[in-house]
Amino acid sequence: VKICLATPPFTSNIPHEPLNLPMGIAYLASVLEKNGFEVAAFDGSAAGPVTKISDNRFHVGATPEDLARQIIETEPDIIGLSCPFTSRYRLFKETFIALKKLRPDIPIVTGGVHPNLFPERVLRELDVEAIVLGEGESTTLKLMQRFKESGKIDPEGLDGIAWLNGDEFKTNPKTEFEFNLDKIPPPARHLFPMKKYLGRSGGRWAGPHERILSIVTSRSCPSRCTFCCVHASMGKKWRFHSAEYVLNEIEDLVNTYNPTLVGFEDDRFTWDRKRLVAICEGIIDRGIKFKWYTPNGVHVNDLDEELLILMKKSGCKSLNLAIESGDPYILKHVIKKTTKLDKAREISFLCKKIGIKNNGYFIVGVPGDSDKTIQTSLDYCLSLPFDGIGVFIATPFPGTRMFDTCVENGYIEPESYVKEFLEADDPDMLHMPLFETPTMSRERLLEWEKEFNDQFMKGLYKRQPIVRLKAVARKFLNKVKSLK
Ligand code: B12
Repeated sequence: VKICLATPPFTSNIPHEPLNLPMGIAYLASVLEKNGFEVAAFDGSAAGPVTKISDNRFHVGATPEDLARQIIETEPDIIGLSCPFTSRYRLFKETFIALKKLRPDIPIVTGGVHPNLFPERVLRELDVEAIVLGEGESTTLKLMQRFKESGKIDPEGLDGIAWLNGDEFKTNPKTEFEFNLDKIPPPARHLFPMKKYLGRSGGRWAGPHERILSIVTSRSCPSRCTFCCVHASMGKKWRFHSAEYVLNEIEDLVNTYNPTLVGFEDDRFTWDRKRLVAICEGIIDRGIKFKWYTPNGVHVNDLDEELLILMKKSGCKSLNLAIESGDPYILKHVIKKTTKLDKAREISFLCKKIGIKNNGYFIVGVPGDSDKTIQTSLDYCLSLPFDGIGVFIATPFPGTRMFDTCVENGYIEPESYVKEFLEADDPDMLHMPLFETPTMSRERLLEWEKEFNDQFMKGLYKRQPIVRLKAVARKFLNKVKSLK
């Protein structure tokens, strides 16, 4: 049986948007290959060029039609199409439709963060055979083994799957997560165009010269922040690869592809101090030479001086500190994050002292935010020695407690909201206030997003004039690149 796995392309407001290995299908491919299946895989965003759609809009990767053609050319018996982000749903749908137009006879199953949040909607909208809910390795393997034996998609009785039986929506919720993550082999990187990832990395937190690859060493997070929807797909319990497994994967990654920078993309990389120490010491002992960073943000509560020194010694170049809000009330009672602002301050200054670049992540526009709370958050941000910041407009993803709060308070009318939400491509979703409250209008929030960034950059340019020079040079180079 031949299986073809794929992710759709995406849109961006910049022509040089970095590309990332789609971890979800890379893990699935690895497990399926290990169990004797023939697997082909496509990352839609790496399967074609970047094309300009309008002034500020670029299509990254193959068109849905071209991607569908590439998938069909591998002559699969079954297709697994992933939708890893809600903001990719439109292109996911178009790819799906293009596939069905070419070969209506080939069954398509799906999975990923988005279908997991909206299984019934996706099933009723598209002719999907089944949706694998949440962590997908074991269910997908069983589904494919059944398909191999019977030639049919037979979801009955499997854990974590949804399908339509005639017109009836059937779902078996996800209950069995893999607690021994070491049983899952590392992602099948060999099936993907790794050179493209190395050549198209850089991005917000790293220079354009960096050759970046990513790795995920654990799943889920013990915190319960109200904006996060990771528990819906990865369960509530933090699960991890052993330090030994992680070190072997890093060694292999570095020896095979020679990246200049490795990104740990875990939900909570630093949760287990003992494991983290073992990973850092292992990197040093084995003499693995590479730099690393944490694009996804780390929880400051997990860090201390001794650990930071060890992390630096093992190659840590920068840390993104996920602070979320500098207003203590919002942080504790709205976002419900246990971060102590004094601790975050201490960690930021320690990073500075030790020589680890540190960036701050902030969210603006959560329910309850007002001019006053966002100003408090900004003042806090400006008082820390950050090298960069990421300011995100609050996006209540369905499946989160923040979404429920917005519905309960009448800030969101679920039907129309979800409709607007499903139409939004990546660039819109990232800079689009999706609701307003009595204390914060959509217009004011956009002003705050700008103000937050402007004020920070003003301070940074004063503290680090070289950053200004680099920014001007980068802007110029990007302009030249986009003219080519
Ligand atoms: C790494 C990561 C990123 C990376 C992306 C790397 C990449 N490869 O594309 C970066 C840093 C770029 C990123 C950016 C963003 N991210 Co992000 N990211 C993650 C993170 C932490 C891990 C994803 C991952 O690799 N997981 C590991 C793999 C193994 O899991 P998986 O992808 O879910 O795949 C499994 C299953 O879903 C299933 N499956 C998946 N596909 C398929 C297909 C088939 C056929 C089947 C059967 C099964 C199946 O099986 C897989 C194996 O178990 C997740 C959180 C999470 N844990 O999901 C957030 C997450 C996906 N991101 C999220 C968000 C919101 C964003 C941003 C919008 C944040 C922002 N405001 O900037 C941006 C937007 C990105 C964009 N424009 O597309 C949300 C998505 C919510 C949503 N409904 O869309 C998540 C869930 C985090 C959250 N806290 O809520 N992100």
